Amino acid sequence: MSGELIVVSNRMPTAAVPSGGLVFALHETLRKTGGIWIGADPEHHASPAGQLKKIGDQTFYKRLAFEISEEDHETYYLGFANSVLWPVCHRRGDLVQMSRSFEEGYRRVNRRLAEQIVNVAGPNDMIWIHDYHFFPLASDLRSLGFAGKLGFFLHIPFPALGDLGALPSSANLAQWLAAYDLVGLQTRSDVARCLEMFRSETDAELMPDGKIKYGDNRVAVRSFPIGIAVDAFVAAAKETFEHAELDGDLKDDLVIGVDRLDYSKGLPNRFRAFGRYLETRKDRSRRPSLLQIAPPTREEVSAYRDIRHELEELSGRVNGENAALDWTPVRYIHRNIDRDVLAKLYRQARVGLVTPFADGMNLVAKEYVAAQDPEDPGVLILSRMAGAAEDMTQALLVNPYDIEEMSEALAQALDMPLAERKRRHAHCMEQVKNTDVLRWNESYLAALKESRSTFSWAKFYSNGAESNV
Ligand code: ADQ
Repeated sequence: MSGELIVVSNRMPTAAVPSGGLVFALHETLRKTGGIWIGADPEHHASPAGQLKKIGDQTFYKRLAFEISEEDHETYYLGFANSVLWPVCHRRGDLVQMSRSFEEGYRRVNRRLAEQIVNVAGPNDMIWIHDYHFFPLASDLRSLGFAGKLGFFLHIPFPALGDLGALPSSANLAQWLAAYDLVGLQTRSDVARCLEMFRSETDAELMPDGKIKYGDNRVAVRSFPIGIAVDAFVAAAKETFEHAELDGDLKDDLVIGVDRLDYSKGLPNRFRAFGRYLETRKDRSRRPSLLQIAPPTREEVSAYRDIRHELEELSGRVNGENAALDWTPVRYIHRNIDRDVLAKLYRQARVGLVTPFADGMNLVAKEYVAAQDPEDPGVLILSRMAGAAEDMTQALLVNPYDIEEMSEALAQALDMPLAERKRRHAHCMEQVKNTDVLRWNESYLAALKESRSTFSWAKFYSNGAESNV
């Protein structure tokens, strides 16, 4: 008998119909299949309850929240997840902050969540766990006797073997991942790095069916490049633009950047490259504007505060050196923008500037391409370090550390003839359609359904455990 789908992610939308690429896609899936979405309660509690509680809209599927305390938030979320795992996965070992309390908080929250999940999950349910907040969750669920299928999807880059050395020794990524039946990663390069990690483990063995055998577990590792809800985005971009904010110089050569304010997104170098382009441009009558939309995130972590100050200073400098009475070269907006407005801004922009130092995929690159008018498209400048660059090879690919190269790419993009723009856009759009997020959902879940649960009841009982499912 087949069971329910249970999705677990740190953030869970509480509105009836959530906006935003990934949450929208997961919502669409659960709306069709029914099931349960489990996420962290945004409120922090003095003593978190030992069971999941209903939260938000419950029309199509159940939304259940696990409670966390202020201390959990500091150690599990801000600490281990975002001051250890996030920088390690984004090649910023220099920003890692070590603390035993972070490791303990991370393990505590994962174990407590596993205990709460086994109280609501049936033996045939299939659990799909999302992202770096929950690497050990499958291992904890298995040790509590959960025997159903367990899938994992990592949204951020899989770290290189050398970078894994920056993790504390208690974090055994190979052992944690081996407890899943299917590990989904964004790109083929991520899969290669993950396999390299397993190859370096004496306990791991590559099986003829392509799975990894690790102790008693067998796990499949495959890439499932994520995308956007293409049709919805194209439709939003096509609507007539009547937004009051878009006037004057923004109508001309608009260059757009849209990112969470994160050090992995390469924003200071982007501003420097734009400044360099302005200094070196041959045609001085050309007055492009960079519109950078960057809402703050994780401001309790010091590295995120630092980047905010750096960007404010840089945008002030580029404007100070280049602005005219009727022209502001850099417009820097520090808040969220409605998705429909965002879609229209992308369409208006001659250039989409996406230059992260490291990025699992980068949905902004796909949104920018989807929003273009195919008869007069803008040009995507894309960092080679973004997962999206693996397939979007007809974007102007750049090295985000190379200011000169990015400034030259800006010149090339702004001067690009229509025929070349159309050719490059058509190729990128094909990749965007191939990875539509609804298809991504379906293909991941089909693969998870086909996978065999690796749970061994015999081993569970031989370890002296008692059944609690
Ligand atoms: P993010 O790091 O958040 O996601 P990204 O993939 O670009 O990065 O997704 C950001 C989303 O937020 C986009 O849909 C974008 O439109 C939206 N957004 C950003 N700024 C906004 C603003 N000011 N107003 C409104 N919306 C805004 C993580 C990984 C990525 C991976 C995704 C999905 O870091 O590499 O692509 O998950 O797996």
